[in-house]
Amino acid sequence: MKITCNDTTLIPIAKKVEAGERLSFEDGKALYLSQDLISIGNMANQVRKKRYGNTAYFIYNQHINYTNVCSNMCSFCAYAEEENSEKAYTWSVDQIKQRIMDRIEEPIRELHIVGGLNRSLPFSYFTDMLAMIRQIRPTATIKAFTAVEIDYLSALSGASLEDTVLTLKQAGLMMMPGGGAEVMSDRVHDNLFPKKIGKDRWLEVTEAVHRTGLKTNATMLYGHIETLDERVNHLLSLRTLQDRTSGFSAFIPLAFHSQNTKLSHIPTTNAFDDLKTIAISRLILDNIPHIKAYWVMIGEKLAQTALFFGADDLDGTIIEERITHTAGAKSAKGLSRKSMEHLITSAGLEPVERDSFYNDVRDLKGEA
Ligand code: V47
Ligand code: SF4
Repeated sequence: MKITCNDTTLIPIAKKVEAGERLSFEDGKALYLSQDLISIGNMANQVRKKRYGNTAYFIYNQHINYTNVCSNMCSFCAYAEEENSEKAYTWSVDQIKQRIMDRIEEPIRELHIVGGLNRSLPFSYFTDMLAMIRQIRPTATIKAFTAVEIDYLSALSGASLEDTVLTLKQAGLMMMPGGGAEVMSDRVHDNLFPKKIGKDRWLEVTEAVHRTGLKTNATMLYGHIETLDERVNHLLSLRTLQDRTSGFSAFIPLAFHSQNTKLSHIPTTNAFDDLKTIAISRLILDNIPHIKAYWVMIGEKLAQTALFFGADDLDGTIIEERITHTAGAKSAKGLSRKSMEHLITSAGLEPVERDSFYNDVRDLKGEA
């Protein structure tokens, strides 16, 4: 591939990308400081095309947010509530079952399950939930609990991280979603989410989960008070862990939504930054296979465009998203399989419906 750049400061980086060489912190910073979005996007698109050609992935999935009661109360979160709040809810295992049964006729391949840290729930609630789902949806992947929840569940059960994950795995856990790392910086942590685990613990929990053989995803919450240096360092920390474990499957940049949060003065991210962040993620994270454009946070149209800026996956149908919509997201709460396919085909790419492990399940349409 031959990449041309309008911003000549990017030429040495383009040469590295062409040669398949690893980018440095300085390269990441230079990409962020450049306004030459098209050249950055072109580099990321070349890398995506080399790996995935004309295809783009999506998954038929369902999100379950089992409780919004959370003792962490991160200041960027509109979703969390105190236990005695009028808006607080916690679904029983039976209520979760009902939500899944409501959609049981649909070929859902993945259940994405996350919630707040609710001190009134015993450890058995989590194993019972997994076992119940395993029974009623035996062919779907249960992708559940962020590293923050895993850390909390380890303390709740009194077992080591690895033993806790193994117990959850035995009950039905098959994968861990991203989330919870936010931006790995002590400064941002102390300002925005001091009660939540910090960088070192997040990496330690994730590494322990990888050691048990489970794949996980990783995210970065951007567009609040973080600096560009902090963003690049976050990506480099993920890349370093991935060199050791190969446990990350996908990376998902999460655009901050400030409505109904303590940071409501911060405007929503712009398209330029969203696309640049996706492209830079693809270029720096040379060892994480998939980059998701999460349509819930950046909208369907920009997610579609992001397929030409390094993303190879639009994530899923989702059905009922709560975390970002509580913070003012204007996107739909869910998309049909037809809409996902249309977003991809109308961009001239071939949609590949996948399972959680990126197996092509197009031949199994309808079966799940
Ligand atoms: O951990 C919280 C973030 C995350 C806000 O692994 C917010 O496949 C924006 O991790 N504005 C949960 N973001 C979502 C998540 C995720 C999403 C899609 C796919 C996958 C995957 C993982 O949402 C939280 C937090 O980082 N978040 N509040 C907000 N106001
Ligand atoms: Fe709790 Fe997660 Fe919201 Fe933080 S982001 S308050 S940990 S639900």
